[in-house]
Amino acid sequence: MTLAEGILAGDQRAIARLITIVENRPREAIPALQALYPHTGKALVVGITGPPGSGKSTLVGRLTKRLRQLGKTVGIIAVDPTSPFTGGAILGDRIRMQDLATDPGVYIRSMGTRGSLGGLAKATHNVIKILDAAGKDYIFVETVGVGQSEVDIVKTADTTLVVLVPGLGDDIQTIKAGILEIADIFVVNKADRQDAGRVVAELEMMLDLSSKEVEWRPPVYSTVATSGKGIDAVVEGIEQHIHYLCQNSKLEARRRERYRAEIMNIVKEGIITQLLDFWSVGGKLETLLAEVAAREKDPYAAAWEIMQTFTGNGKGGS
Ligand SMILES: Nc1nc2c(ncn2[C@@H]2O[C@H](COP(=O)(O)OP(=O)(O)OP(=O)(O)O)[C@@H](O)[C@H]2O)c(=O)[nH]1
Ligand SMILES: [Mg+2]
Repeated sequence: MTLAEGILAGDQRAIARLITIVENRPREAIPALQALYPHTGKALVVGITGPPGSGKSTLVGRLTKRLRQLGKTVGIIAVDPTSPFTGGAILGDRIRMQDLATDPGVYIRSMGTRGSLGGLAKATHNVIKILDAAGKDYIFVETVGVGQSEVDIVKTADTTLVVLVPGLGDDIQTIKAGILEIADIFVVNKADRQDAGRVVAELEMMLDLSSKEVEWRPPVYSTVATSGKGIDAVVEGIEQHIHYLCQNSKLEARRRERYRAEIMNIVKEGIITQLLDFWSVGGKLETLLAEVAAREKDPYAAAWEIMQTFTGNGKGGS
């Protein structure tokens, strides 16, 4: 059985092996990813983001348990861009999700940075495809924080949950506009704490004031992830959002944007690799760098010279 066949059969070890290849030697993973591609597109991808410690992992654990009760299979990807190794925080997640880890209907994987954040985003997209091909109905992608890299990862989700908690030390207003823009659903977790109601009210007010014409107004749920309070409603909210997307052929449109970004990234990477491979031969690149260092050429002229190798028109690029 090939690796791809193992994954299609849902074999956990085959899944783990290909993910490891995706993370460490991405080029080697391409044939298997190509073989899997026709079998993808069925999973619903749910991104979960929010401040550190807001209860995202606990929430994902609860949502997963609920979905398992409903007979759904689940993949979980915990992305930790700050952690170069599979370190403490992720271990914590693992322990918290322990009872899920023994469920054959659930696959959990943590991913840390091995190189650039862009690389992490790409690896995450490929892991989503692997779990999708393996037949998972829902795939949760947990990312920490509100930075651009998290947004990039979460942007590829069908539905995005933004988790907030009371007592962040600042008002909701100070939360980056970007995160409000990407939220399909808000979850105010730790509703057992003081001021949770105020966070919900502030969010609702912000959504009311939002001048944006919206067909989908993000619902705001409050939860206590540790006890499971409010979880069923969030699962229903996710289903409603997916239903909304399907009704308006928005799911297809969102995914199309994902394909566009993915193809463009592959093209960019391929072009750069090929150009640099070509220019590295015989020290051509070093010579060019020396000319730039000596102020005989400027960086633009040097870059155009490199680009001319392929296009014959160095100034065509952006
Ligand atoms: N009081 C209370 N504590 C909670 C709740 N949900 C989670 N916690 C606790 O908050 C802490 C952080 O929970 P996690 O699920 O690890 O949070 P996270 O957002 O995944 O954390 P990072 O991945 O490290 O950013 C843990 O000690 C949880 O037990 C809640 O609803 N109420
Ligand atoms: Mg977590």
